[in-house]
Amino acid sequence: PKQKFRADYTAPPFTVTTVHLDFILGEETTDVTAKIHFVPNYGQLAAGAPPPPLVLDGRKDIKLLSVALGGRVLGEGEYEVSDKHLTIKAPPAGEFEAVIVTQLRPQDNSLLEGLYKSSGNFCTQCEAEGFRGITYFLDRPDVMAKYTTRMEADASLYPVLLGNGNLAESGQMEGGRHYAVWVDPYPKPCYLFALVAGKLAMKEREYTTGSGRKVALRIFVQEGNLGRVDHALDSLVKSMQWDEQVYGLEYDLDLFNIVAVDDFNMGAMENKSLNIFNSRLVLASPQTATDLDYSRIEGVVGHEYFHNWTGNRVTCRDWFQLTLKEGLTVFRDQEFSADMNSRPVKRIEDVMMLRSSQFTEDAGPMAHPIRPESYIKMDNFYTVTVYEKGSEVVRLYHTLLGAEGFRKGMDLYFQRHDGHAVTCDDFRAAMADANGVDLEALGRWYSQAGTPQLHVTTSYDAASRTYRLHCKQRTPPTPGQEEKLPVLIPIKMGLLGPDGSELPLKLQGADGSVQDLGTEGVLRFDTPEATFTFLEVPAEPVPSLLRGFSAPVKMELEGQSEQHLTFLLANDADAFNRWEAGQRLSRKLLLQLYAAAAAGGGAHSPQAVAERCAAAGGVPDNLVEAFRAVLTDPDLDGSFKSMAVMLPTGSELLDAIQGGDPPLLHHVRTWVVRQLAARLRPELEQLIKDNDDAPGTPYVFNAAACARRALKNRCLTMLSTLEEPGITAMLLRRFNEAANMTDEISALSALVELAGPERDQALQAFYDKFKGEPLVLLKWLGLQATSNAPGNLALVKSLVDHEAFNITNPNNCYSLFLGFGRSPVNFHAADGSGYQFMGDAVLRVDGINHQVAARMVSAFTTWRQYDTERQAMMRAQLERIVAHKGLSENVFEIASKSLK
Ligand code: DPP
Ligand code: ZN
Repeated sequence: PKQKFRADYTAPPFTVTTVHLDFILGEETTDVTAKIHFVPNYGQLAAGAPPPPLVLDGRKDIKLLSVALGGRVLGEGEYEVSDKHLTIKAPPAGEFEAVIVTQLRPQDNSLLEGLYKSSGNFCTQCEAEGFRGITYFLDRPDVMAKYTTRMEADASLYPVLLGNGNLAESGQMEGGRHYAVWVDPYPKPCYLFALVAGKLAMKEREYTTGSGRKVALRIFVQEGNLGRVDHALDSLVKSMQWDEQVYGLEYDLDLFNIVAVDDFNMGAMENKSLNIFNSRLVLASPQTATDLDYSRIEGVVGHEYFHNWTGNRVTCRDWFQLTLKEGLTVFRDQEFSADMNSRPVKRIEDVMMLRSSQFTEDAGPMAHPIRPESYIKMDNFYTVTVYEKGSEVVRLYHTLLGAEGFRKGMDLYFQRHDGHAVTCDDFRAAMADANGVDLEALGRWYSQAGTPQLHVTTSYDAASRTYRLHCKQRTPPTPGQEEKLPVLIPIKMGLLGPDGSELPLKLQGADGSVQDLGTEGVLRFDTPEATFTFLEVPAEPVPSLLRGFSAPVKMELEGQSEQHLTFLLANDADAFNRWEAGQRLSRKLLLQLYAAAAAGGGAHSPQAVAERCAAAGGVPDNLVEAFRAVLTDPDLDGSFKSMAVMLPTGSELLDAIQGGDPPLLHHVRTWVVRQLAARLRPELEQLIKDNDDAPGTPYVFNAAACARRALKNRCLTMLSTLEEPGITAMLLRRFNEAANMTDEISALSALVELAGPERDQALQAFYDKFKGEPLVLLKWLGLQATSNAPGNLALVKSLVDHEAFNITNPNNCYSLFLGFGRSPVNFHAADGSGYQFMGDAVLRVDGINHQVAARMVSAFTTWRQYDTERQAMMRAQLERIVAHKGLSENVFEIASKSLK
């Protein structure tokens, strides 16, 4: 397989102005006629020289029926077809029209890229390079054209026909068929093309934009799901209002459609005016969806809607620039969710995710800059790095420029680039020019992989009343990038006096001047080392650094004592840093106990782990008291409390351990939770009482109601680890009586971790109740797959053959296989059985769907983090996979890079 390099970018030799697509949708075959108007872009030709050949992208499963240029059908010698291309050897000089007819079999397209069928309906997915599965084309985002789509199909099987833009024409045809013509007035890259034909029910709402445009918002789902779309519709309305208020951006057509499909590789897709969503990100009812589902739906509906400007109106020049639209749009959806719900809690959730998955990716063999330098399959670069770290980098601009400056930059960005395909450098230039500042220093965030490490020491001089922060930074080497340069790290900070009050910040400049920062400032740290000096500091302060997680770095603050952390947890004005102080306390403890439990080797039964942890000092009083103070603080939000008593994730901790043993770490972590539960029991029980809803309380999704459920369920989950019969019985009762899915699944997931009849009883009851609900069964599959119950692999294997499991459906694979990959105990079983199972599954799924298999093989990429025995076994699986005949490029790229 061939790598593509960012450095090799050249403009396309031809561009396209208009595309007319005509789909004859059928049960056996679907014929596509593409009329494409090409315009030369190859510049001046030398005298007498012919135009260069026209090389179009394609895929081996599409059948070329004919190709004509300027009305003349080409003979065999005039073009060449390979697995990946159609080459027209001698295109005419000047503009011309090509008519290409291809034949597809969408019902056999299990890749779910291009045109395929889901639950009997036709739909498409073209990002990143799926359009070439429909017709031969210049499948690259810098070729922007106006699209007209005509489709015809059987009227009774496919009563709904949808395309991009506006419906221009529709009507009945002979033989029970009908047709529709859709015209999209906005030029777009082909990855934003979409089509849907099927039997779908629809719910509509009208929205009026700030300037008075009436927009019909429509959500299409399968008949029985019409009662579950209100939350997505509400979220869409909120997104549209928010983008008008915050960025002055209005929707630009009279129609906005969302279609939910069950078989979808990604979460959702922002096709112009015809978003196609994975149904799990549209459908919600209190009985079938959790608070987490509700908030994800709100976030993703927002995300795809926001793409209309950041992605569609202004798009990417090439796929290396993906973070231009994704980092920016994730930043926008994060801010939207923060405004709709609790801002600190949203920030905490996002940082937890970043630390547990992106930091791991950035420390492993697949580490890549947010703007990658090369790829084999672009689909493999829809990563947490491009998305989430990309969003953190956009946040750097926001932190440095402030909300107003950032808005100015966005305005200039749209003014300059509307209707164009541009680069990350164009974005940075717009931000810089709009604010008259130099932002070159942010450039390295785009080109360097790896998580920068920020090391801070402090010193206080009582005589001169000066306080100094000495900062150093270093980014560890990543594959292909040995040497790293310093990056610009904005350090948002404050200093706390001994009574917890915020001290005024008088920062000394290099020239001796004094800058008054108020009580919170942003330090610009962009050199290998620097010292920041604060004057008139009355007593040695407690520093609160990197507030709100102002840069995606790993910070070590030398001399930050447990007293300081406890003090910050109780007093910091920055809610994020209060949470962070608690995380640092528990991380320290967990790593210490892990080291103690690991020392001496031998058996690591939960019992042995418990003894070693206890002998090493157990959980100190200061941590218990700090958590008690948080739990009982009347001024703190319930969601925040629930996050504050949550320990760092296993994968975040493994990132800090050399040669880690995942089951051992799991036992240590569980033991600590159990100690906390035992010692905080009265508080936990009181909070459960206080936050339990009175019987009959209707479910509502809002910050206050979610906070009550989050806190109550966190307390219950902690108590469940005590494994007392009374508590287990209470969980089973709560499970049986739950009034909504949030409470139901929370009780079930606690029960699934316990051995005993209650576990089986609850799982069976849940299955019987939700047999006909595929989205709910995803949770049922996922909980069992992820369970750390000893020997659970046998159960997981039996689920693969269960009638509820469908291996051709991506969501099913994600729940079962990716779920299993998240079980520290069973995926990482010492005998290698979990690895063998996953290796087999990757190869089996790769025969069906390459993108899904590629995500699954990622379970092995962290192999270097573990002990030598596990390393060898995981490596062996990767080698077996790479050696497999007929492996997809998607899986090959990830497996082979992981081995390097
Ligand atoms: N559909 C994916 C997203 O919105 C890729 N664009 O992020
Ligand atoms: Zn996106």
